Amino acid sequence: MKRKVLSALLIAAMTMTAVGCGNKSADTAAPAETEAPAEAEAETTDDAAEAEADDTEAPAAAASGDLITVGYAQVGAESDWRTANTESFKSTFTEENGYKLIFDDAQQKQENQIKAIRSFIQQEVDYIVVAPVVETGWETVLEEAKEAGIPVILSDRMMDVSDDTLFEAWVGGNFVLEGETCGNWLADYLDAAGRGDEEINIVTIQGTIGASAQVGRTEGVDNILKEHSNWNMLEMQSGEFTQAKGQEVMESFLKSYDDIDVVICENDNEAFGAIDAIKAAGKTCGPDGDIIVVSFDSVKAAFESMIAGDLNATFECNPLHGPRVAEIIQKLEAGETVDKIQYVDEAYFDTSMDLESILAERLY
Ligand code: GYE
Repeated sequence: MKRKVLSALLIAAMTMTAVGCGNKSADTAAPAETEAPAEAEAETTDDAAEAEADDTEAPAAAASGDLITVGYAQVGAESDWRTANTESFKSTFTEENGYKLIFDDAQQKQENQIKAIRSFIQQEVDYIVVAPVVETGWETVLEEAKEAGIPVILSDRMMDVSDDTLFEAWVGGNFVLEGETCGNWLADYLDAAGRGDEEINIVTIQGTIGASAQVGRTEGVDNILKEHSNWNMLEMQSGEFTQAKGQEVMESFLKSYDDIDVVICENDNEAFGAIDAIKAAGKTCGPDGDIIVVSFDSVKAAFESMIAGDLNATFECNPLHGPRVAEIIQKLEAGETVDKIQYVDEAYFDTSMDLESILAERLY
């Protein structure tokens, strides 16, 4: 692998892009979002994603024929977040940028991801990137990658493996913190509405069970719920991170309970489905409605939903991991060490903000 010169050029190009692009996400950040993550050694990273919107030229690697081959085992195409994430990888890992990307959509099935990883090993890719559907069950296939000498980088969701030398690095959102931010927002919102001491009935439409975005957000909200003895969690059910399932689960919640005050949706798309179900049941939602609806991700459609008065708040999870993973790969190529765990700074948004202007600046 004689890619030293190319690597140096790419790093230079990426650095320039990051600097030239300014601090977009900081401009749109809501207040009070970032406490330090729980794990003290963790780093937060934001620069690489700034490169996303910018098409700065990279060296003509395609001409040299010396591309870095990256296999990306993607979860699926279940949500707007996922679409933005796929787009981020496809626009980053291009031939012009010096890469050959082999992309696999696992349709939300772990067995498909394991097959994809094995096929990447067989094709002798230079790097394997995985956004794991669920946290557990990866040891065997990661050992196979290690034996083949192929570095594995995790992005988005985490893997729960006993031996952390099985992967080089992970970059993604701090899901527990996102859940806690959501719980704290709800407490403040209820207080401001004079409902701080009222009995509050909550339902949760969870994400894919066992996915770290589900595990972390459920845990984060629960940490805050424990501080409020007047909050009742009536029921939690998975909506698989999809709009269709979110709608179905909300329909069943509305049949079981006639006094729901809050629905927590573990992603925006589930909230869109839940909102449809609420309206179909003849109820209202949003800041002026019967039911408070909150969700995670902060995709553009969530801003439209808040502007329409349906959604109350959305807790950000940044999907633009392509440039972040590219930065990790470039450091590894240059023989540098990389931070093992890299959290991305995230904000939240609610209807008290100037959503039109924030939406105009959103990248996803
Ligand atoms: O919240 C959801 C997607 O893992 C953070 O997966 C990701 C989640 C995201 O389907 O929309």
